[in-house]
Amino acid sequence: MDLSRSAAWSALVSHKEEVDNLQMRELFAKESNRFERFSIWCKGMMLDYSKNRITPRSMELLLDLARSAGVEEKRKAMFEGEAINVTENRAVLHTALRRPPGYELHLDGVDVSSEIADVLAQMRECCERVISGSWKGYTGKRMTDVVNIGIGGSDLGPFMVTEALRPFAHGHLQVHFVSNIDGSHISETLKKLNPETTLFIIASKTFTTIETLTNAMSAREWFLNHADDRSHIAKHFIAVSTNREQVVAFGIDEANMFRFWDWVGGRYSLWSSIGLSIALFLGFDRFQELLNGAYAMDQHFLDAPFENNIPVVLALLGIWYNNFFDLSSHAVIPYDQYLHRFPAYLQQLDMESNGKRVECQGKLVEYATGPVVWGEPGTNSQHAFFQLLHQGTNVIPADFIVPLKTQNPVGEHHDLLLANCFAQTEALMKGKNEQEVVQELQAAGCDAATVEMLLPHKVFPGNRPTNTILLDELTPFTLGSLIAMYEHKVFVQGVIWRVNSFDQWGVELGKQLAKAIYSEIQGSETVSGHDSSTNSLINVYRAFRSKSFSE
Ligand code: G6Q
Repeated sequence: MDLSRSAAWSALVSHKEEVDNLQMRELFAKESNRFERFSIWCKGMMLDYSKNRITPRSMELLLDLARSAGVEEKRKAMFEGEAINVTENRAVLHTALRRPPGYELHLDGVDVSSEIADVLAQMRECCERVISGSWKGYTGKRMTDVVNIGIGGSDLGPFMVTEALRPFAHGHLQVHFVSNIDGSHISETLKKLNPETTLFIIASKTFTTIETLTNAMSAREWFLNHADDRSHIAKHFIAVSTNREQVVAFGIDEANMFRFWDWVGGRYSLWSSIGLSIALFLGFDRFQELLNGAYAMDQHFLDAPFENNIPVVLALLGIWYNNFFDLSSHAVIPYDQYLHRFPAYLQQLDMESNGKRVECQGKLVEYATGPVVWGEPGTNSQHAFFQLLHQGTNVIPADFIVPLKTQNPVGEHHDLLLANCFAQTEALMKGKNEQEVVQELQAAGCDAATVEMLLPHKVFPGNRPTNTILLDELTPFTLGSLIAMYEHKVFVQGVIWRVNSFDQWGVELGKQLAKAIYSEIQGSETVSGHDSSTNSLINVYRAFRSKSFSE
């Protein structure tokens, strides 16, 4: 039966009518225990979801939806390695990467736990050699810089984590990330580097991704222009991949290859050897703490009853707004400058996983799936797009993420940061009604005409939902938990929407067309096989290109 015709769904449609006129500020005034009722504590973090348009009945009905959608069964299937990625016939086992070793899990004859332990040991050894300086470059110098060349899942996670955990870095190595095929990215990065002391990690699950291979070839050329001997590549290039053949063909020593497995999806791969740049930057023990934090969240997700299960509750609230209030955008606002790449990371995790329009079985869905996810750190974003959050015609539910303890206790900064974070969620919830605005303007001495003129501009509708996620402190452990929390939120939503959250066919068409257009750009014929817009764009560029070549 179609999801939107199920009993659990219909009950929520009717219930939405009942809560439609409820104002959160009134609910808070009536319910002295609203925060206690709608908050969940978990190791190192707390979710306050009391500023949502919900009553206890809303949560009951949403939890019914999760139960009837088979979330428990699918969760079990994922953790046990069933091929739940049906379109690629693959297991989804990123959770195995952070599980303490020694468990029983065999997949296609492979002992998953011991394979993971072997790769982690290889990563640890590499980190120790590079960080201690016993890994030497071609002129005998220690490495000072690591460049991770990868894109999408092979870039966003490691880049976000290294930025987030900068205070925990040991300081002997700098890391750089090159992802864009725009030559400016690699050029600007290499300008700062010395080939004698630079270690490149070519991070690509498939080792066929055009951006990564093009950047890797430019890096190799830059390196060989200085080192002048291909045998030196072994001291300066590492590969992280599942594709041994291509790694070797590129010229990377097999001993410098770190493997992972097809059951680790790109956007879920920072826990695997794709996290090598993280481990090098922080030291392996810190990387292990990141894994431990994720494991703690996995345990919470597995063990906590649904009503106290942070990923489940977040997933249901997302569905509540997306499907029953038609709010198709979701903002994520970290109040921590170190988390400045977190929204970009989350965008991929959420939108690539649940931006789907067909169910696992191929039927078109009859309801909205993944929302648009976006954000920027607070307080900067307050001075940018918060106007729309407060008074725009689009209502945008938002997650506010904030650590209690700062890594940089300077002056009053942290108190001010937290005051702003809390004030924003209060303002979004309470708003400011006409009566309050009139009183305020009159108190400021405005005459009646000014009050009348300004009144509509100064009213805040309020009743705008937010979640606040408090971290004790942003550490490798709590960051691991935070990331895993969102992974499981996205998983639960995907199960309820019946989509395959683990494939990404939607990125293929553009790649195919780019390949064809690339040949046309380089060919000698005027291009005429596309629509008139695409033909003209290609031909304008071809004309510019041949003119600049002949100059
Ligand atoms: C993520 C996607 C995608 C992938 C990149 C890079 O889930 O699969 O973002 O990570 O396209 O792919 P490679 O690691 O194979 O180069």
